[in-house]
Amino acid sequence: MSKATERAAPFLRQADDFAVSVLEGLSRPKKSLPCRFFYDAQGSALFEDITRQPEYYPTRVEVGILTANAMQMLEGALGETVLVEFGSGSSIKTEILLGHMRRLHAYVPIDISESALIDARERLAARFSGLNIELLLADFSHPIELPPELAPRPKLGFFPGSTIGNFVPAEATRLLRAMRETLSPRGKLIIGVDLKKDVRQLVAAYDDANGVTAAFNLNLLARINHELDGTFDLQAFRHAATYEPFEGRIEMYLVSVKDQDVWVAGRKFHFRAAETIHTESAYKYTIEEFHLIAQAAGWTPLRVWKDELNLFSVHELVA
Ligand code: AVJ
Repeated sequence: MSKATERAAPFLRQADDFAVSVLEGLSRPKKSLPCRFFYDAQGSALFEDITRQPEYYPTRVEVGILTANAMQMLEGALGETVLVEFGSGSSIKTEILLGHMRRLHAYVPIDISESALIDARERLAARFSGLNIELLLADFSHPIELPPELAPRPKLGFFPGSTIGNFVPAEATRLLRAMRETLSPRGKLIIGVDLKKDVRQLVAAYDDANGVTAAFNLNLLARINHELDGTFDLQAFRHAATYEPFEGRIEMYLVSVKDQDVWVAGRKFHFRAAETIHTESAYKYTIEEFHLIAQAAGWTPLRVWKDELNLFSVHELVA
C-alpha cells in the first residue's frame, strides 16, 4: 500500500463507515442514524454552542463538580500515574484535572479521529509545557493494549460528559468492561453521569429555546447532503426531543413534515408525513442504577461527587 493510501486509510475507513451506516439506518422500518455522526466540524461547533445554552446544564455542572473536587479525585495519583482519556481531550475538563496533577508520567488521549487527537495535543502542549502526551488512535469501545512502558503503571481513566448515556445499558456495560480491561491492572476511572430529574428540565436541555440543538440535529442531514449527495430539504424536517420514562432516556428525532422522497448516494428513501429518524438517545441514571451498570462491568464504585442540586454526578470506579 503506498504511503499516500496508508495515510488516507483511516479517513477512507471513516467515510465508508459513514456511507454504509447512513444507508443502513435509513433503510430500517424505523429509520435511525448513529449519533457519532453528529460531530463533523459544523456539528462540533454547534455542540460547543449547545454547552453555552442556559437550558443545557450538564457541561457547566460537571465542570463545577470537577473544579470543586479535583484534588480528592486525584488523591494517590503519584508521579508514575498515566492519565488515559477516552475521547481526545474534552478541553476545559481535561485541563482541570491536568492542572491538579503536578506530577504525571503521561497523558494518553484515545480517539478514532486523528485530527481530534492532534488538536488536543496542540491545545494541551501549549498550556502544559513538559507534559508527556502520547496519542493513541484507536476505538476504545474494545480493550486497547497500552504501550508496554505505560501498561504496568497506575492508570487513571477519564470519561466525562455523560457520553456513557448515549449507549443502551447493555452496550454501556460492554464499553465499561472494555475500559476496565484497557486500564487494568492498577486502574481507576473518573466518569461523568447525568442524573434522572424533572422531565421538563431534561427535555429543555435537548430542545433549547434558541434552537441550537435543533440546528445540531438538522446538521446531520446537511452532512449527508454534502458527503453522500443527499437531497434532504432541511426546511421539511423538524427537531423533536422527548423523554421515555420507562427507558429513562431522552430521545432525539428528526420528523418529516410531509410525504417526501429523499435521495442519498443514488438511493431513494420515502418519508411519510410525521415519520421520524431517531438520531440520539441520552440515558439518565440514578446513582444506584449507574452503580449496577458499573458492577456488571466488573468495576467497584468508590466515591461519587454531585452538585448541590443533584443534577449531575462524577463517579470514581476502581478496576
Ligand atoms: C456529548 C453526548 C454528552 O448526550 O448530552 C447534547 C450530546 N446531544 N445535546 C449529550 C448532546 C444533544 C451530549 N453528549
